[in-house]
Amino acid sequence: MFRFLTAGESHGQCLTAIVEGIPAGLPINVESMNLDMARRQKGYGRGGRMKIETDKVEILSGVRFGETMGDPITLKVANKDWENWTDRMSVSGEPFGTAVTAARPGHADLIGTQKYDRKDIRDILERASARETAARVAVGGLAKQLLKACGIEILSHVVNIGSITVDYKNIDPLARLQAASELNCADAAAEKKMKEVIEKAKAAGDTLGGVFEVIVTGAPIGLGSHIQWDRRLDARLTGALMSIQAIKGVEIGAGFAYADIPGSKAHDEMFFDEQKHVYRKTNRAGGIEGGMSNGEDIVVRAVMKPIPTLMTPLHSVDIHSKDEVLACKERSDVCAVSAASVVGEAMTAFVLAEALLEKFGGDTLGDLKAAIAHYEDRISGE
Ligand code: EPS
Repeated sequence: MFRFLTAGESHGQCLTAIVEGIPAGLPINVESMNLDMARRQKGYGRGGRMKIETDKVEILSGVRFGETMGDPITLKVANKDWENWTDRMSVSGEPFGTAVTAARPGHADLIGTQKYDRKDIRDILERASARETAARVAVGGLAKQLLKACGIEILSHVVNIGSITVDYKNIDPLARLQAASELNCADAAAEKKMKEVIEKAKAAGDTLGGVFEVIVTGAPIGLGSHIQWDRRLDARLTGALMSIQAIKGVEIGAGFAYADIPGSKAHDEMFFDEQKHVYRKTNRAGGIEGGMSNGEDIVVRAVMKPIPTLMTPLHSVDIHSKDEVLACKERSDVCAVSAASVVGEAMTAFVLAEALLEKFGGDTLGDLKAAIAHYEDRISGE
């Protein structure tokens, strides 16, 4: 019902996405999509590539006079760096340039060349690169506009980089929506220390990972379903976040902390009030019970491993000679957790929009909003 595909290599001409299933009649604001594109490029610890690119979304189909028509929407993000790679990334002609043969541990390099029978690691690394996430953020920009029209908003913030963790007691990520931060972090004191550890890692030729949190507000009760494994909203959200390059773990609400608390302290007790109806005073479930949204904020956290391209490379093997060598050094980022947090918003937006359309249908935005209003009337009348 709602789906997308991306195409494009990191140093090819452009990234493209085709998005199908956005209802007709949704006004599209390209500027707000481009704000997210710029947010994804920011972040202390990004490498030289981000100085070359100024990512902008171009809409090639599916939108007319600023409004969707129900057609597939084609999005394009140009790679400015392409002009430096026309020979090495040419669509036709003879192979040009030196092949990359020293596989990076932790990257798709080795397995990709084995699986696809390629002799140059570049044939793999170009598509495995997190550059692809620029296309996902463009898609997320469309999903966010659909969600916003239905009262649902999504934000993210970085909660850990290289063992520096925010003090949850001192932050209000919702208020942070307005505050600009280079690392998309709601705790200014922690952010200062995060920058210091990024500097240290850079000086040592090393890289750092971390954790970001995505929060969804305004999601109606009952997105997803308990009735089948692949309809559970938590399974779909965690899968979508896990699909982001370098993500190695995802948790919802209290997540792994549940291991340390008894049932009496684990669950969110229910209360009733004429205005709020059934409500909870805590949100350890992270807004999802039984695979369905429960009306509270949806809270998902993901951990990104340190980027595998190191300026002090790790021990590895040449894919042809099998000689023990040092891994190849591609220009790269020292830390990209804040960029990943913006990608996390995009993937969350996609899953929420998909679940919303699945529950409420609608070929037009008007039909969709009417179906939501009808359902909410029923729920609040109970
Ligand atoms: C990446 C390597 C770097 C990153 C890139 C992801 O690119 P380059 O090899 O051109 O220096 O900057 O990320 C992006 C280009 C981006 O837009 O996020 C990698 O190997 O995954």
